[in-house]
Formats: sequence, structure tokens, C-alpha cells
Amino acid sequence: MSADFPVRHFRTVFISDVHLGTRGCQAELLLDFIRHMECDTLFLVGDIIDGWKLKSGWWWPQAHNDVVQKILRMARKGAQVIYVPGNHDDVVRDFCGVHLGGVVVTRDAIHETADGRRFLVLHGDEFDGVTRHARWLAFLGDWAYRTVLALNTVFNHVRRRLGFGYWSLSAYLKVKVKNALQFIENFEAAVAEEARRRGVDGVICGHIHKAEMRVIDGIEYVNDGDWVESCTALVEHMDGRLEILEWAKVRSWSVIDRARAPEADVDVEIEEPAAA
Ligand SMILES: [Mn+2]
Repeated sequence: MSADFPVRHFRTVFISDVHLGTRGCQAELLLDFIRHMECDTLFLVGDIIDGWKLKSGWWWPQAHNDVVQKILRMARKGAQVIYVPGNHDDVVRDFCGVHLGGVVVTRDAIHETADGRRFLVLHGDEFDGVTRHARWLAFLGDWAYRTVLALNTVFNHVRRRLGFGYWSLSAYLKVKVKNALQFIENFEAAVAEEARRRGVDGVICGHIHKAEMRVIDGIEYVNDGDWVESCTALVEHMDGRLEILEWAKVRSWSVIDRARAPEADVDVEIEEPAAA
């Protein structure tokens, strides 16, 4: 832990779409975030572990293990950890209602902020037309998407070597593609509508890897983003104020490199589609 950057305490922290087990996962940035925060409640808003990827080949580096260990340690030390599984870790959905190592698993949850607003917390894949209606399509898209993310990792490895900050290639491509924008808009509207139906003030979700905080027809739509592209977390301050933290903007690689012990070189190999 670095002495130059404070550990901040939040009432609640929300993270999702970490995709542990894939090369796109920015585990080191996430570890740096976890090392510099404490919270009363930690919400894991789905797609924390990528079960789809692990099924086609086990890849599990030390940093990914460290993320799991750190989260379990937070639970042991008294933080309330609530795991809302997503579609990539849907195997965990079989454990809804179960306490695993101090972590509560639930399909969705209602979170009340310190200033009394009620939010529906869910991953969000239920409102994604593609993954709900045609799972094979989702898998096909999944490989193409992972390839972009792997390129993103290589690209940022080079940027890091050259002394530049983290920059998301995949997030850039996403806003450049018109269909993606329409898809995002439809998703946000559908999730907000569900919050209205459930009679709450807002919704906190993940899934589409795009952090956002805006009002849609009187409903507060909040997306905590992801840790494969934008590297964002949603935090609730002690007074109930919500804020999206873009960790790669808060902390630069050079600072993170200085803060951690020297480790083995980063693996930059691009993965092949799984053969059986
Ligand atoms: Mn998802």
C-alpha cells in the first residue's frame, strides 16, 4: 500500500463486470482501488467471475486470485458483502439466499441510501434483448468482444511501457458504433422502467460496461461500469451522495507501479478461440 494516497471510507461501494478469468480483466487496477478503500457494504453487481470463459479453458493468474482474497477478507473484517450474480457468473445464481464465506448471494436487492432514496440493485442482463432471446448469439459476440478486450490489454501494456495512462480502446469503439449506442439506450430505458414498476426511486446495475448516472423519466439510472474497459466503481458517500470513480483517472500507472512490489512481466498473449 502506498503512503501517498489515502484510504477512503465509503458507505457503500458497487462494482460489477470484473470478468475474472479473462485476459481483458484489469485486475491490477481493481486491486489498487480495493487497497485504497473501505466500506460498510460492498455490492458485487454481477459478472465478477467469467464462468463462460473458464468453461473453455482455465486461466487464473495471481492478481485474479488476489481480488477474490481481498473481497473475502473485507467480508471477514465486517463489511457486508452482497453478491448479485450476472449472466457470466450465472452458476452462482443457484446459490441465491446462501451465505458463502460471509458473502450473501441474492438475485437482486433494494439498497436505501443514507439520504433515504431506494434503489433496485440488479445485474441487468434480463433487460438485454440479445442475451435473453438468443444465447448462442451472445456467445458468438462474447468471443469477438473478448478479442477486442485482449487487444485492449496489449495496447495498454504498450501505452504503460511508453509512460502513457490507461485508455480504453474497446470503450472508444463502442461509442463509435451506432448500433451499440441504440442498444445502450434501449437497455437503459428498459432497466429504468423496471425500477418504476417496482416502485423505487432508481436502479443500480452493470452488464453493458458503460458507467452512467442520469435521470430517465424521473427514475435515477445508475450503472457502475466495469473493470475490463472503463475501470469504474460506484461509491456512496456517508451522506448518501453517489459518485462514479474512474480509477484509471484517479491513479496513473506510474503511481501504481511505484506502489506495488516488482512482479513477473505482464502476459500479453492474445487468446485463440477455444477448440473443444
Ligand atoms: Mn453481464
